[in-house]
Amino acid sequence: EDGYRLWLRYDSLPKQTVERYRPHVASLVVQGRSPTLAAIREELVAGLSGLLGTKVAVAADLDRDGAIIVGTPRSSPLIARLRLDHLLRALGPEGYIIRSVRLDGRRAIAIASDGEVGALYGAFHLLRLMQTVQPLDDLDIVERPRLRLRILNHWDNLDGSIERGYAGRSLWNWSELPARVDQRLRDYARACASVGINGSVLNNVNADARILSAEYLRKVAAIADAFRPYGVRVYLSIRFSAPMELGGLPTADPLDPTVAAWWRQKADEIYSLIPDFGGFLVKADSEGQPGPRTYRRTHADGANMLAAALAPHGGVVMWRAFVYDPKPGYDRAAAAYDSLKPFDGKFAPNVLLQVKNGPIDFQPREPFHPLFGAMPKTQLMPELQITQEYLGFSNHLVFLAMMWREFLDSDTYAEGPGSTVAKVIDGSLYGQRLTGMAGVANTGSDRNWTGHHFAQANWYAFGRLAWDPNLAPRRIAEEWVRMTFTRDPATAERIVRMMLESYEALVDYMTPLGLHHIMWPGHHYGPAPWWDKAERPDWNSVYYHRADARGLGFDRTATGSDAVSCYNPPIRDLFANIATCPEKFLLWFHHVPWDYRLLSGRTLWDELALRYQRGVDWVRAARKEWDALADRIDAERHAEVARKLAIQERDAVWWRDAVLLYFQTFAKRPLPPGVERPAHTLDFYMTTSLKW
Ligand code: BDP
Repeated sequence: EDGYRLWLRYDSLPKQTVERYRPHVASLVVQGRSPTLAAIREELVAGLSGLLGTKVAVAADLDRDGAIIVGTPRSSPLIARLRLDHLLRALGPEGYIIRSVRLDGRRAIAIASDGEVGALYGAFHLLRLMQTVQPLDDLDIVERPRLRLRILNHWDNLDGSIERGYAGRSLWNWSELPARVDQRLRDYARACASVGINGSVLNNVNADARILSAEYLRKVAAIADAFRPYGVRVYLSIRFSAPMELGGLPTADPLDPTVAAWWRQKADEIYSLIPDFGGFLVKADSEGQPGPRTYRRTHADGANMLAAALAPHGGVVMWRAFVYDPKPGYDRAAAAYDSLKPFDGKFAPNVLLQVKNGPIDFQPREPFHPLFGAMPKTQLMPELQITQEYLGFSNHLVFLAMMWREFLDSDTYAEGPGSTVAKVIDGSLYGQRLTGMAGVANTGSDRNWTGHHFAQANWYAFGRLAWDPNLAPRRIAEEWVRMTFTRDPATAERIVRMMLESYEALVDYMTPLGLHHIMWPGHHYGPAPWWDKAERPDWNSVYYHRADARGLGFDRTATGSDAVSCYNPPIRDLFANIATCPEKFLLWFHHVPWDYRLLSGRTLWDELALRYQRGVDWVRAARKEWDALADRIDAERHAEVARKLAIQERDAVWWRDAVLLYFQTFAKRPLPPGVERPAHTLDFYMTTSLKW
């Protein structure tokens, strides 16, 4: 039980359930031959046989009651006879139907799609129904993805290290590729497909130009070959100056014809090796990365030039909006809005603007990025961070679906009330053709893929939400827990509850009430609210919390940076008014006096201290709860999670003590009753970095 199998475990179901299922699963009929059809057959044979505890019969045709028939109207004459073509076409090549049918008087379950990958998704759906012990009678399931591009972003470097990776080394073993392709790559693609992820950007956004060299492209092609049966397309992060570094050109000016020609030729070369290559992800003019600005060109100039090279092949450009150039008096929270909003409607049709969920940087909690309410003529693609850079690495148990739900449900008011982020991105508000969602992956070479067993749930949740941004976190957690840890409903419910509470608890012990970016510089593990040594002001913690004798928080209203004006009314006015600003964003938008009374009736100082304590209390309770589940979970995974929870408690205590001691030097007030006294002096925390 090392966690390698993720949520695709297929251990045999209880006898009673097997008895109920057996009449529905007497044989498997996957007609036709192709790598994807073979993958479907393989997955269903393993899954059904495992779950039922006996080998399922593979048949060439319908020869008995209780067949599972899978395919497309083209691959399977049986599926064709169901006359679902019209409906299937409407669902697209990734949509599918799972239906209880009768053919020639025989009962069967049909999994039908217009595309083979859609049929594969349907196969995984059927397995999920069984893994989570759902009935198989009278099935009539119709599914299609709400977003077209559902993509993992790997921040993997060519030397095998992973930027912000906490689960070992890169899964791509560049030195042995293309000669040897690890079985693990196939298992990665299986896992992705099982939740509908259909793209993978293989390399770090801080890109090495060499990824586009002939040598590396052959390696990339081998990975693409391994992923293809599972419908996972390969994308690459490119370095904007690659025409100079690889091509020897004197410039990378996007409007220089030789530069554009270099990219066109490079695209042709890529597609000759990888006909279904997805496209480019670009971090330009950001944190030292090269970009169009060097040549006084715009983001649109840069993105559109690359888009023109990819367009003949059907590829896309995902242009990142993570740009923030310091100017005197500027507020980082408004920087991307200021630089990109003017280009609304100026991007080519095969460009998506990839925007982080919040305006700063993957903090435990941020309000939604204002660009989501400000670019109606641009295809906006959110970028979520699955890897826990600012959320305790792979040591802390935190179920991120809660954060993502909050983000997707945020109302931008772009077209009046109800203009939620989910509707902006899925095309229902503006009808854009290209939609998508990106997640910075948390996978690595660790045997359990993600370092923490519970971090697997975040990979799972990302895929499920990219498939349907309206799914409830509870439902996602229930599925995942039943597929990974236990099918016992009472035990599952206790674990689900822990997961659902974990996000708010983490915010409590790290950055409650709208605090942000007070992590230790560089590695971002543990607290350092005192940090003020970076040369750029916005790389310092003190820039973000602005503690002084009067109070705490960043005034982003008209009396301060006025970044709040990037939001549409009435949400702008709601945030801007200290009396109506949701308390979870209070210190994000306001500089608040220490004695200001919150909804609880307590002063800011007291409430802050009690939130930190509440976070610690939760982790302690979670540890007890987990210990109490010892006899209900396999010993190996139970012990590993328990060890991580002990670290989480140590860290939560450390966060509370370090942050409160530091802010106390401004607030000059005692800790309220109920808040434990710190074990060390402030000096200790300021000179000791928390270790992971
Ligand atoms: C920051 C990370 C940095 C990334 C950057 C980005 O600290 O490693 O390169 O985001 O998203 O959060 O480009």
